Amino acid sequence: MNRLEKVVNLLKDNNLDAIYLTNPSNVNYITGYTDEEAYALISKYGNFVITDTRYIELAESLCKDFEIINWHLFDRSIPKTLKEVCIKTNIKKLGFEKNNIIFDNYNTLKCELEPEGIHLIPSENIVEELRYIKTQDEIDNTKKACMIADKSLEELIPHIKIGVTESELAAKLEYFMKINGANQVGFDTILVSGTKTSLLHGKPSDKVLENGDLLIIDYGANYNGYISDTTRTFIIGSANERQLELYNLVKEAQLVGLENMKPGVHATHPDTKIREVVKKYEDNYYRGLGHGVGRDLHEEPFLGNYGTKTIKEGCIITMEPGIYFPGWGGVRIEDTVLITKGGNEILTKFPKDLMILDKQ
Ligand SMILES: [Mn+2]
Repeated sequence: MNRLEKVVNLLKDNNLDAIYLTNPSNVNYITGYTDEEAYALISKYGNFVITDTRYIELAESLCKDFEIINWHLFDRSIPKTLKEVCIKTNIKKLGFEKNNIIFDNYNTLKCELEPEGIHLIPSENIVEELRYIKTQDEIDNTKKACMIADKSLEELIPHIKIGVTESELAAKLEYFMKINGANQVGFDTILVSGTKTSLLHGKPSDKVLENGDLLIIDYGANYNGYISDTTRTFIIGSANERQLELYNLVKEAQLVGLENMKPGVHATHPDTKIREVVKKYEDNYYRGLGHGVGRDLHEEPFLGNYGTKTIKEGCIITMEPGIYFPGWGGVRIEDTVLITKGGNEILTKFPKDLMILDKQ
C-alpha cells in the first residue's frame, strides 16, 4: 500500500470523506511535491494538489497521482477552490489539520463551505503517524544528509582558531554543507563559545574564540527534504579540569543513552538510564534528551522524561544529552540515530573523542 492509499484508509477510521493538508511536510510526504505553497486534498473520490501559477509546472511533473488545481483561477481564493472541488466530488465531511491553520483562514473557509453543507472537522496526526517509521528512501536521504554534515564539519576544523568569530565559522560551515551537496541547511547553525555555551540554542555572534573557551556546534544539512542533526563540543587552546570532567561525563551519558535506544523501549527509558550517570549534575542536565528527525527537525518520538511513544524499528531519533551551567558554559554531544532491528545505527559519524583545537 502506498502513502496515499494509507491516508485514504485512515479517513475511514476518522469518519472523514476527505482531508485538507496544509502542513508543508505532510503535503510533500504524501504528494511527492518538493517546494512550498502547495496544499493537498485527499479523498475517496479523487486526490488534488492545490497551488498557484508559480508552481503548477513543478507540481504537474512531480505529483502524477494527483489532479493539479491552480487556485488563482478561482477568484484567487483557496476557500472558493476547495468549495468547488468538494461540491464536484461530493465531499461533506472535510478534515483539516487543526494545528496548521491560521484562525483567519479557518474563518474564511468556514464561511465558504458551511452554507454548502460541507463540514470542517478538526483532525491531527493522520500523516504524522505514517511518518513515524521511515521508509528506505527516507533513510537513504537522511544518511546522505548526515554524510554531508560530517564532511563539512571535518572541513571546518582547520578554520577553528583563537581570534576567529563565531559568525564567520557558522557561515563557513553552512557554505561547506551547500558545496558538499546539501539542498539547504537543516536549521540555523548554533555555534557558540565561552560562557555562551550555556545557552542551549544560542546564536553565533561577532564574539571571537579565546583560549580556554568551550565551543558548541549544533548543525545539520537538508538533503532531499531530510535533515541531519549533530552537536559536537570542542575546547579551544587549553582545557581546564572542570571542562574535562564535564566533557567525559556527557560523553559517557551519550553512550549510555545510545545503548538504551532500541525497538520496544519507551521514549522515557534512555533518559531514566542517563540520569543515573549524571546524578551529580542532575539539576543542570537538560531533560530534552532527543527527538525524532526527518522532514521536520523536531518530530515524534520525543525522548525526555515527558516522552509518550514507544521507540520502533525505522524511527530516526537524536540522542543529545547536555549539561549547562548559566554564566559558566555547557557541553552537549548529539548524534542522529536510526533504530534498527537489533538496536541502532549511528548515522552521524564525526568522532566524539575530545578535540582541543588550536592547542596552546
Ligand atoms: Mn537536536
